[in-house]
Amino acid sequence: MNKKTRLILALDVLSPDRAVGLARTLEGYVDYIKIGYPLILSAGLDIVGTISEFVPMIADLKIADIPNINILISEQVLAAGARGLIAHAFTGRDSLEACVTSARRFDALAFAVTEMSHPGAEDFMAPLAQDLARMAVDAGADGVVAPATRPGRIEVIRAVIGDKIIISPGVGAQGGSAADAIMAGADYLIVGRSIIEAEDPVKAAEMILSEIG
Ligand code: BMP
Repeated sequence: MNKKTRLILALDVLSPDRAVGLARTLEGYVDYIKIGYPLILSAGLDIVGTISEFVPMIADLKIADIPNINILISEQVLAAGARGLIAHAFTGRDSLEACVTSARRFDALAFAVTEMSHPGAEDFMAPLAQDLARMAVDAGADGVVAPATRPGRIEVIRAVIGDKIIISPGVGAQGGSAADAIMAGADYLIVGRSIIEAEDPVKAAEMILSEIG
């Protein structure tokens, strides 16, 4: 990954025109754009290629099925132009390895979700996150998703995964601090609403960049 801004834009909008407009506007301010079910379901899979013309795209489908289905899902988005994908780790090593193998076939990145950023993740995910992170490394994942809402947990996960990549959501709208997440060991921040819903998305991105610069 090519760390220039350390920002991954979560393009959680439904309108393809708005998505393209934001991608065009924010092209120079983010290293990757992450899109997921909301935009793909509303705009169709072709939006992956369209957005990729501006910024490399990570497909956040939080893939969580048996290995065969994980491969079928992964290869659809990778063939459409995604340069990375996000899969859940909790389904186990064989399922995650299926996504990693698909990513390798397309020379793309594979990330595993270990502990999510919302409060409910403390119910079941947090107590298992270190084991999930260890398994993700063993399965060959390039990195993991860890919560900017709990920077202490980023430190814990960092200690488990060594120099693998941490991408971290939860900044701004979910209450996390950009500077704290980076200080705790995040390589990239995933930011959606704080930028895309701002009156001036460029200014909002610049503000976050100045916090971590
Ligand atoms: P926002 O900055 O608007 O809260 O958006 C966060 C983005 O990160 C969303 O796309 C969400 O799906 C994603 N995300 C998250 O918030 N927490 C996680 O644990 C994992 C995620 O992928």
